[in-house]
Amino acid sequence: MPSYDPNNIFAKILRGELPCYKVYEDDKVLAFLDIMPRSPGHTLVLPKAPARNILDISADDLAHVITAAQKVAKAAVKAFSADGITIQQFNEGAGGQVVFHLHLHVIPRKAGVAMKPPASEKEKPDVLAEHAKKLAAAISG
Ligand code: DGP
Repeated sequence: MPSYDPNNIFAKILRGELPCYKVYEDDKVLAFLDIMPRSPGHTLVLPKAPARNILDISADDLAHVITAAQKVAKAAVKAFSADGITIQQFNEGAGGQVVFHLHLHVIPRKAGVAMKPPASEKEKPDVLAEHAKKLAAAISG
């Protein structure tokens, strides 16, 4: 497998070199909105550790990521009145991965509403800012 590239776009977000719509952060994990959401509130949950995907992350860091994803999922049910949550995670190009820093997609779902295709449309900044605020408030409250 290829090794971790510290210049991937999510590594730059983690270092604060690029902005994001932050939803949650602790010492091990950062969660922010996908800028091309498949549904309102679509969030990406990342380890701060430099892992390419599930094939090279430590079990401990992976446990922190899934625990944070659960926090985001529960907050999405509250903040977006979601009827369900889809979790996705891709590994290597052949597995559908595009950005090579491990991330879980937490996608709030409404009954009977299909997800948009992956990375199909950039959401407006004011909408993303409002959704991040709602999710962050649901996590801390
Ligand atoms: P994948 O590696 O297949 O899980 O897809 C990467 C996802 O990351 C895709 O849903 C679009 C999203 N994305 C790509 N570039 C950016 C970015 O600069 N910021 C954010 N927040 N999301 C991004």
